[in-house]
Amino acid sequence: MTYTNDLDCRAKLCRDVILSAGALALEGFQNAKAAGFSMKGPQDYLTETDAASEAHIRQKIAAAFPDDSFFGEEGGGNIRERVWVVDPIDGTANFARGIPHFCISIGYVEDNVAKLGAIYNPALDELYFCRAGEGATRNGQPISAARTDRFDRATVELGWSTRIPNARYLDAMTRLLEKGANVRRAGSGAMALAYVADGRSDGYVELHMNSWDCVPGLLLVAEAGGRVCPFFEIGSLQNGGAVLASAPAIAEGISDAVGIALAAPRDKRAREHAA
Ligand code: LIP
Repeated sequence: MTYTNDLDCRAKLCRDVILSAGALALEGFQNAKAAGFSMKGPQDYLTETDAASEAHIRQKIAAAFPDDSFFGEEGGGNIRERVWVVDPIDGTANFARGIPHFCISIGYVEDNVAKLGAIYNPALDELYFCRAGEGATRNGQPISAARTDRFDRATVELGWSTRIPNARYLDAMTRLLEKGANVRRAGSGAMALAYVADGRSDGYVELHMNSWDCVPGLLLVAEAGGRVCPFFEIGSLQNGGAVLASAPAIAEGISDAVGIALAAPRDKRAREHAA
């Protein structure tokens, strides 16, 4: 298929490539026992499928949009005005240990504004997709963030990595528990953001995430009516940053508890833009 230079074509490419990379990842998952895994560092897993999935996505994007830049977890890349941010497998530790909670995460960003977000869990065949300003879907059906308005009914996922001292992570967890939230950790930050977008979770917090793990999911949550942090102000595509995404009614409470700012709600932003 030939693509021309506009967002419709990039959206089509994004859907096609995340599904084909998903098929490749699922095959790798089913053969994982034979292939095994290696470690990039402490608690940092790598499988052959991470590299194969990223190479597949990189090649398809380069063939369709040779002038777009590409920034991926495994091979790095460049960040120019138009950039694709790609995690070829998020939740690699789950993937490597036979737990079917992992996904592919692809975002397309222009001038530091996220335009497309896609997250695909091939084990459940669930594709989350959004375009800025057009709402979010799961397998084509509109999704919304949860309406949860009490912490004693809320489940908030807290992501962990070795990039942040344990004391800060434990402090954030303590504060969320003190508010009455159930705190979960499921090992895929991108999947966790998709679950905030579709209301399966009430919030997601991680004190530092890389852009390939969070840019697609943050756009999904915003498009699904949730609240998110201003990632491009408090972090960057190159260096990542703190992440918060939440059901709207408990977002201020989570923000207070963990000390991560919230962007203005979407309605307010739209009004300010129009003024
Ligand atoms: C990891 C996420 C994990 C998150 C880490 C890390 P990987 O990505 O899945 O949930 O807490 O920050 O980014 O290594 O599986 O692609």
